[in-house]
Amino acid sequence: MKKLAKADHLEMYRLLFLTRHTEERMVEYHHHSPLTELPHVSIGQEAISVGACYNLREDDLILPSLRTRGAFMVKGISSRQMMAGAFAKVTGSGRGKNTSHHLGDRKKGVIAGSGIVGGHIPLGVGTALAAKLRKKDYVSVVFFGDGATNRGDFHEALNLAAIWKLPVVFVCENNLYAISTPASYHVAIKDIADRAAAYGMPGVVVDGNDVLAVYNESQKAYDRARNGEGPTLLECKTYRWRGHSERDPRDDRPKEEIEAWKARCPVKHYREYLLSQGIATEEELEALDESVKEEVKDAIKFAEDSPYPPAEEALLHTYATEKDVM
Ligand SMILES: Cc1ncc(C[n+]2csc(CCOP(=O)(O)OP(=O)(O)O)c2C)c(N)n1
Ligand SMILES: [Mg+2]
Repeated sequence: MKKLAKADHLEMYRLLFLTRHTEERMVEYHHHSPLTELPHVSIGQEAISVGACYNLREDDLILPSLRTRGAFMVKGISSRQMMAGAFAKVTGSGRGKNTSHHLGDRKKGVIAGSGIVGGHIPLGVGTALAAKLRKKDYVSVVFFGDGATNRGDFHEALNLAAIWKLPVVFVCENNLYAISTPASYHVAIKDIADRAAAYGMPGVVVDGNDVLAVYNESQKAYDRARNGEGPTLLECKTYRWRGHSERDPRDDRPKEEIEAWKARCPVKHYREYLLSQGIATEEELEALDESVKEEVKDAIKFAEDSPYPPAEEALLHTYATEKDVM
């Protein structure tokens, strides 16, 4: 496992704060002038995307969930592209046709998401099978929520991945709710990671609010995958601070529960770690904060100023052409 240098720590912190600030600004913007994208933000869960994607190679593939904003950023989707996508402008990665829920970029190793909860989990098994058949050592990383683990897709996917020993890592973002249904109601076991045993793969519980814990466990899982030892299920325990989406009509979660998780903020936690360990100074982190704020401000301006796609592009990317096929 690569040892993290100071520059890595600073970059991980920057990515955490970039994810946080991007989504805070999107929420703010959305409530005074609705975006085309209905934000389903990952505020409170950022350490999972950043920890699991940091140090992934360009050819490693990610299959995002509906709440994996940071993963796009770590994989190299720019703030401008991301924001323009949310505004449905032609400069977004899908040329105005998709928001982050369906954002894909094959060159950066991002496979477009699906509106069907959990529907992409078997696709990650397919991309991992492709790696094995082609004798390539890239890994596929699939992100999904706790609710998705009750779909048949999840179970079929894990079984196939395990029997074929495929290079895929399943990352469950267990934020304790599927819209308004508590995980304690929809799963009869405490740890979703326990389900891995039924398929014959390691299941690991990780503190999903600790970016270094997520990084360390995911690196072990990627090493296993690249060495031909097969898949791993990582269950990252976390919590979303906001409602399911920015149009959540009611959020009945207990106020004390929300406050208790806010006290375990992944961004603040990592910031304090870097300061207490003498890895970074207050001034260095403040400079990063300022650069992120500028970057997001620029991205919003870019998105506002960009045009919508022209009508002639309505059918572009609707059907695959020969050159689109891998
Ligand atoms: C097959 C399917 N059923 C229901 C929905 C509606 N839906 C969208 S998100 C969601 C909850 C997903 O919960 P979870 O997997 O825990 O992810 P989280 O939103 O908590 O990140 C549901 C039920 C859907 N999109 N697809
Ligand atoms: Mg959930």
